[in-house]
Amino acid sequence: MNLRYMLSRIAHGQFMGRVIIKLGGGLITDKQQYKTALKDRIDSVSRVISEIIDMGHSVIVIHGAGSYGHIEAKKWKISEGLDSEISENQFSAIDTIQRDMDELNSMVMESLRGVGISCESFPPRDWVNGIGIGFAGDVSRFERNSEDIVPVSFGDVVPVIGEKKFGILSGDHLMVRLANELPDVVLCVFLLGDSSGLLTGPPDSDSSVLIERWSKSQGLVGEHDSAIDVTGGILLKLQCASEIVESSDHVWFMDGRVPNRMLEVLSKGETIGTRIVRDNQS
Ligand code: IP8
Repeated sequence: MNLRYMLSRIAHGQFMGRVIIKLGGGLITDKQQYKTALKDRIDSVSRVISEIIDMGHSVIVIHGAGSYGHIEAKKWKISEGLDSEISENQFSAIDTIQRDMDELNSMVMESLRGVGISCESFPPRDWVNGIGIGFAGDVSRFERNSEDIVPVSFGDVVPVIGEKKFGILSGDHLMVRLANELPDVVLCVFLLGDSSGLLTGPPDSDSSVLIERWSKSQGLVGEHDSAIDVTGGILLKLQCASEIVESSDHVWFMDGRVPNRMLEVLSKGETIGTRIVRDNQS
C-alpha cells in the first residue's frame, strides 16, 4: 500500500480495505420504463454504504444505466458504433443518453450526500477510450480518495478510436479494471435488482434456486435479455466476476434490495447471495 495513502487512512481511523460496489441498472431503475429511477432503493444502499465507511473501509461506487441508457442505446445501435445511414440520429441519441446518465448519476450522488458521504463523479466519457475490459484509461484516479471521498462512476457512451468512433462501456467492465488494478480490495459486490444472487433459472420462476457458490468451470448460467440490454446482463456480470476473482477473494452477487447483506460479508465472511470463486479456491 502507498505510504502516504496508508498514513492518511490511519489518521482517520484504521483502514480496513477497499470495497467496490456496483449498483445494477435493474436495481436502481425500472428497466422497462424510460427514465424511471427507484430512489428508495438507491437510498437504502447509500445508508449501508455509510455504515461500511464507518467500519473503516474505503468505498468505490459504480452504477449501471438501466432505463437511462439501454433503451435509447438499443434503439440507435450505439453499442455497434457509427452507422453512416443513421449517424445523425446516433449523435443526437448519444447526447440524450449522456444527459440522461448524468441525471441518474446526480440522483446517486445526491443520495450518497444525503447520508453524509462526500463523493466525486468520474464520467467515463471524460477519461476512457475504447470498450470492454481492455479500454484505455487510467483507473488510479479512483485510488485518490485520501480525504474519504467516495469516487463514483457508471456505464457510459465513450469514444472509440477508429471507424466505430463510439461505443458503450459497461459499469461491469469498470468493475474488472478497478478490482484488478487497485490495491487492498477486500470485497467486490454486484447488487442485483430482481434476485438474491445467481439463480438456476429465471427470477420469476418458482423452480429457480440460489446458486451459493459459482466458479467458471460450472459454465455460464442465465440469459442475456438482448431485447432490453445492450451490454450483457447477467452473463456479462459472470464473465467480469470470473476475471475479478483472480485478484480478489470476496466477489459476490447479492440482492440490492437487502443491502445490509454487504455488512454480513464484511463482518462474518458469509451471507445470502452467490459467492463467485476461482476454480481452485477452497
Ligand atoms: O448498465 C451501460 O452500462 P451498464 C451504459 O453498466 C449505457 O452495462 C449507456 C447503456
